[in-house]
Amino acid sequence: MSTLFDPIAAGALQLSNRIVMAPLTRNRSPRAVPGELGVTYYRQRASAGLIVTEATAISHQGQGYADVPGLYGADQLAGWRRITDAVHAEGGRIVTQLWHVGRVSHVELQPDGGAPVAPSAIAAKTKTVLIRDGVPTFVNTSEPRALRLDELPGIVDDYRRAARAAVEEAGFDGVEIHAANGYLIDQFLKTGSNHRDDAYGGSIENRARLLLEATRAVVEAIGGDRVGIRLSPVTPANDVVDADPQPLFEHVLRALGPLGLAYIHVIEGATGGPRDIADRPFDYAAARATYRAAGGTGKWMVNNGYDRALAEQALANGADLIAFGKPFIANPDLVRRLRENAPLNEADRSTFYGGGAQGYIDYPALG
Ligand code: 8OZ
Repeated sequence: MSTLFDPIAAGALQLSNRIVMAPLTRNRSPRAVPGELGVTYYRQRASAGLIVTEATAISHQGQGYADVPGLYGADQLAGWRRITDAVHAEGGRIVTQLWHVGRVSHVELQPDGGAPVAPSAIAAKTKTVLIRDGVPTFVNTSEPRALRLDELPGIVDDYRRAARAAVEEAGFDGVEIHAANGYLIDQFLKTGSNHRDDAYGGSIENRARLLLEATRAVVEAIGGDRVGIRLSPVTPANDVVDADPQPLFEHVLRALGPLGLAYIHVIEGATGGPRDIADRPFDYAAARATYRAAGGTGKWMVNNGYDRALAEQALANGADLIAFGKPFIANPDLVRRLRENAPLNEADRSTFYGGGAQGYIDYPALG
C-alpha cells in the first residue's frame, strides 16, 4: 500500500512524494513580476512532491487581480526563472498554473481600460482585488463583453505561447491549465455563464470546445506528459453554475483521456469550503472511471480540505496525489509535519492577499 510519502511519477514529472502544494493566489507581484519574496516563499516549500504556482496570467487580458504574476513579459519570465532555479536547487518540482480570468476582472486591470471578456455579457456577482493607496481592497468585477468568435483562436494561442515560454524560458517542469473556479474556461463550460449560440455555446460539446482546444494546443507545445488540468465540477466560486455537471465533466474527461496528460486535478465541492454541497451532487468516482475507460493514464489529484487522515483514505480509494492549500501557506515544511504528525501552524487570513513578507515567508519550519 503506497503512502503519502512514497515517490510517484506523474507523466514526465518525477515526484518525491504525493503531497502537492495547491495553487494559492497571494498578490505579491507588483507589475505582474514575481520577485525576491517569491523566491524565498517557493524555496521554503520545495519539499512538496510538486508545487503548483499561484494562478499566473497568460496575457494582459487574462489579468483580473492586482499584483498577480504573469507569463507574457520577459521580466515576468525572468522573475519566474529565479524561482524555478531555487526550487530545483532544493530538489523540488514546480509547474505553473496557466490563467485567464475571463469576466472576473476590472477595467483598471485590462489593456487600455477595456471591458473584461467572457463567453457572454453576463456579469459575475463576485469581487476582485485592487490596490487602493497601497491597501488591497475588494471591489465588484466590471461588466464583461462577449468574445467574438474570431477572437478565440488568439486566446488559444496565448495558452500555447505561455506554456512554451513557461518551460523554455522560465524553467518550469510543466504547466497546469486552470479550468476551474469560475474563470474563463469554466465560464465557457457552464450553462450559467455561457449563453452563446455559436460553436462555443449550447451543447456540452460546444461548451467544452475552448477547454479542449487550449489543452490540445498546450500539449502540442510542451508534450502531454508535462501538462495537468484543474477542474471544479460544482464549485460556486465566482458565481458559476452548470445545470447538469455530471455529463459535462464526463464528456471533458473522456476527451482528455487520449491526450497523455500528467495529471487531472479535481476540486471536490466548494473551493476552500464544504466538500459536499447539498444541491450540487457530483460522483467523482464515476468521473475518474470515465477518464480511465477513455485511456486516461494521468495521475488523479484531489483537493479541498484534506488533512493527513482524509488524504490516506483518498489514496486507499484510488487517488494518486493530494493537494493541500491553506496548510502550505502556514507550514513551509508541511511534508515533514505530516510525516511526523507534528502540530500545524494556523494560517492568518488577513495576510493571504497582498502585503509583503509578513504572513508570506515568516511562518516557521520545525527546528
Ligand atoms: C483566491 C483569490 C483570488 C484568486 C482561484 C485563482 O480561486 C484563484 C483565486 C483565489 O482559483
